Amino acid sequence: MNTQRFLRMTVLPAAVGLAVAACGGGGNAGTEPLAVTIHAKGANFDVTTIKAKVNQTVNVTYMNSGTLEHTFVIDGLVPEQNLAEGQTIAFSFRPTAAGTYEYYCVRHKGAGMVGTLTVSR
Ligand SMILES: [Cu+2]
Repeated sequence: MNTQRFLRMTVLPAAVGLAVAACGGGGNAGTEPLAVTIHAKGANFDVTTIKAKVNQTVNVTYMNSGTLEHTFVIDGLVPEQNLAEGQTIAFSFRPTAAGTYEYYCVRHKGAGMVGTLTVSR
């Protein structure tokens, strides 16, 4: 038997076992929720990069200290959240697939009010 093949056969079941253990109880027991605070400033987010894990709960606090109304959307993941001027809202989401997602403000996307959520395993 060639060594490389032998290694692959022995390592893979261990990795699968870990993944199953991590998913026990319906959540990802090994992953703490991620807290993110985003300020809407002018027509921009002050946070334009969020990194999360698959099945990690992301708790977002979204603050608007400016004079414009804003929204927050991630297509297929977060329905439109509306944020009036001076308001702070909180919402949560939990990505179930790895990948790169765009988050944006519907009103100011064209002005560059866009960020990137990267979800990894
Ligand atoms: Cu906006």
